[in-house]
Amino acid sequence: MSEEKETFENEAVIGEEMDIKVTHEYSDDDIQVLDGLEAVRKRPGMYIASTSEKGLHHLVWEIVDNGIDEAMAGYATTIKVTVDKDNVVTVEDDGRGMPTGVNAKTGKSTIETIFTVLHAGGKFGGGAYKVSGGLHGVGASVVNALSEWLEVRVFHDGSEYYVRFENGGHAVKPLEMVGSCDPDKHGSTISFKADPTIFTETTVYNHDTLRDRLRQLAFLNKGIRLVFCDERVEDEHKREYVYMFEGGLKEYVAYLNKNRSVVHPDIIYCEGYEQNIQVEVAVQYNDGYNPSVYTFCNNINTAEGGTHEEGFRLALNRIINKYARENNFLKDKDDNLTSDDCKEGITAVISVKHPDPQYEGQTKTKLGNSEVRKIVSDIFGSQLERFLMENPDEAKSIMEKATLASQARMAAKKARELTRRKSALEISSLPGKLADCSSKDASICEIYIVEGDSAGGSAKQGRDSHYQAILPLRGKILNVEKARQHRAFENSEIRSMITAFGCGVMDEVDTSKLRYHKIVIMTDADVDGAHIRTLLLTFFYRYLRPILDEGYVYIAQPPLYKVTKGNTVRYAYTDRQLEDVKRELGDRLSIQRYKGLGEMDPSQLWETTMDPKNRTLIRVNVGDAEAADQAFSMLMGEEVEPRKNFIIENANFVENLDV
Ligand code: 1YM
Repeated sequence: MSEEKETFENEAVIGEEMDIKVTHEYSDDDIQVLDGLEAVRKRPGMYIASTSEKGLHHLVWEIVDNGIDEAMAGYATTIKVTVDKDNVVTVEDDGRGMPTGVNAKTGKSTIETIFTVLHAGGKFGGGAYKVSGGLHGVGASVVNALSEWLEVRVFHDGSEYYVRFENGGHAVKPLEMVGSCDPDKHGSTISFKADPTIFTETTVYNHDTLRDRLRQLAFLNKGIRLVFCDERVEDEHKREYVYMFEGGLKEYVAYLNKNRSVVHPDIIYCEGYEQNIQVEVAVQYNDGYNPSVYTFCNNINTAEGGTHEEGFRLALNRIINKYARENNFLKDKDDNLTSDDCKEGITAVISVKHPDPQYEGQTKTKLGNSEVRKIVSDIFGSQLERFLMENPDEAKSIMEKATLASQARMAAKKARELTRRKSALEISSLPGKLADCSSKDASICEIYIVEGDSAGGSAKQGRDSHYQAILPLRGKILNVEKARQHRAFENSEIRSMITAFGCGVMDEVDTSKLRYHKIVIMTDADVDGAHIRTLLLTFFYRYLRPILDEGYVYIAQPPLYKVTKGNTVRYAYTDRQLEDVKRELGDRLSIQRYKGLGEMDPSQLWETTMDPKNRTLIRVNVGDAEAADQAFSMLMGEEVEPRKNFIIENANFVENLDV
């Protein structure tokens, strides 16, 4: 989870248009070939996700994917990514080395062709599951086009070959043999420098982004060694990471559950292969209430799920209900356990490798191939059934977990119906403490969730009641990470928020019904305030996820100091600003440190924190679901040790957090 200032990234999605653009690939006419790369440089947004930080990292993944393909084909064992002090990236593998011959169609070396003809790479290879050519697979030529320079070195049969591209992707000289090497050495090494005139926002790579994805790739491709070397890191112990997991997804699930207490010690793991489709699934329950199910196709995170996820869900339901009936965990009169019951507290990773994946959905991250549903369901179902049969103790823990979930679900349903009925019956049944705004135009309306009655009072008086609503919260809100659904729905603060927002909850969230397009968390700038903010964000994340995903949640920034000199009043929001203000106003100042929102009178609160003309709002942005999930379960969960470690490792982020 990260907090992002009000900036809006303009992301073009790789779409059909791109295919139209590249109809003249494979031309042996040099001018047309370079036309292709020029088109990429002119409109990079059509070829990579964006030219922001995200797009920058895409360059690396594009090249890494080619190395992974070579490793999955059984030729390479190691892929190493190095970032040097100038943010030059080098990716090397120990595979066969890219082909060094001449391409008949272009009359140039195969390597030059791959790097200068759009989409050439995909057409050459014959491997079964090319990760390249998937969602991100725009080809090595796009990386070349968007680099200030790019160099390729290939080693095989005792020779080293070299070519350098620059100036919009032109080869400086044709590929040449530049020397000899150890006859046992083989592989490809690609170095490039992202072009700062294209990546105008930044050409600096994010250490954590690179490391996390490389670790994930190691989990997803068992036995392949992925090395990350960040030469920008001073501390030599934190410079190089080596990831290799013989256990694949099994180790991934163990890693995801490391901060949770698990319900059964052994991870359920299965793999299978059918109709050229490879399936791997790993599952383990923890004592939490939320499911964490991550799905992948060809190493791409299919965030919107799809047929592999459906197949998994079908099998989980079918087998758990079957086992529960046959072993008397469910009586004849009992209803079947629902899919949600079976998934409570589950951590699962599903990975399929498919030779011809079809992606659907809003963000093209939903797997569409229908045959996958049955294949995953069959492979996972039969192996889950066997696991339960062979491990009666573990089976018992899982059955008890699911039946408890079912009971809690029924209780929750009652509580929820109460909340819903109320809001359906009386349109004005908005929570009593809500001071609503008069406008009904959600796009301009804002709701401030305010800690405490006194600050709530100031906010009510200070606001512009045309479009600003105030909902004061009394005391701390429930930690939903440690409570089942029905308790959450019984909690009055939580109910107030659900009714006030008006967009429904859980699977029923419909953001088109949201009554305010800015939901602003306004808490004190102290330890308690930070805690309340985290509790609120946890609640939003687990129960109202779309409002976070769609960017409706903000954090207000109250000032830390008021600086007065004569009639001049200045506010400082950080210690650094305070220093600036002090320097500007000179001596004989009176400095007041605000301990809470309650210390500000209504006009001050308006002026400093609520008036769109002066305020700073931070938009909350759930980056990577896996990282957010980890952070919440750690910050709000039961285990103390990982929380301590997290705080030590992330001292800046949590400096205000009293966990
Ligand atoms: C650091 C990135 O690109 N390695 C790499 C790429 C290729 C091969 C080996 C390779 C593939 C094949 C045959 C084949 C590529 N070759 C091509 C193409 N590492 C990296 N390692 N021989 C070598 O797929 O048949 C594209 S990628 F098109 F030339 F075959």
